[in-house]
Amino acid sequence: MTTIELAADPYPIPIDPGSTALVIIDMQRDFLEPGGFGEALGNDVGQLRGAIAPCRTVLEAARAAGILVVHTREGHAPHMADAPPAKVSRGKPSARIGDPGPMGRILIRGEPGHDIIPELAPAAGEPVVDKPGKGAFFATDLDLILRTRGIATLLVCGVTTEVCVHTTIREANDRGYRCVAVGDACGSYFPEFHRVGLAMISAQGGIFGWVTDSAAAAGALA
Ligand code: C5J
Repeated sequence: MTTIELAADPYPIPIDPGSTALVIIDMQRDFLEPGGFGEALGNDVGQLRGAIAPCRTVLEAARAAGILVVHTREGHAPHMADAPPAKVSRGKPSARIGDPGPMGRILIRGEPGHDIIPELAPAAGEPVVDKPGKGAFFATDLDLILRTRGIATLLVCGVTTEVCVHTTIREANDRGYRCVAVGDACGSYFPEFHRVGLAMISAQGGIFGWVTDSAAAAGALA
């Protein structure tokens, strides 16, 4: 076991690459490109684009280090029997989940909008976990994948910081994983939510985990 030290808030964390996975949350066209779910909710999708290059930095470092990379996608089956009406009917979006849009049906598996953006396309063999909820553990086999590989520590990045990244880190923390959010590789439609979301993870001595950045994570894995 080789242990490396990763600079992070609230204090440096020792990492064993052999039991560490990179989890990239929902870097999908539906959230990052015009005409998808994010824009239908009234958001400025351009706010998320700053996370792409840092995600790529960590992704390339993780691949070079040979650590497990897991991608997640939020979405629903075409029949939408897995889409709770409470989620579908909420708010006053310009288009609802399942409605047709320029990238196909909004947030539906198999549609172009559901794909991960080309910059971060999964490589052959990297698990892609499709999730119907905000958290990546709910109604998925993510926990099985991680435990089968002996994973204890998660580097987590993606979108959005305060919704799916946060929910996943909270779920993972309760399941006993050590979570490190890669701050600049996360993004939110709301800069204030991003800042506070990250602060909430590392506050109180790391109540949910740690926060690092892409340069530190890539440097530690090199
Ligand atoms: C949202 C997500 N924001 N991936 N999903 O609805 O954070």
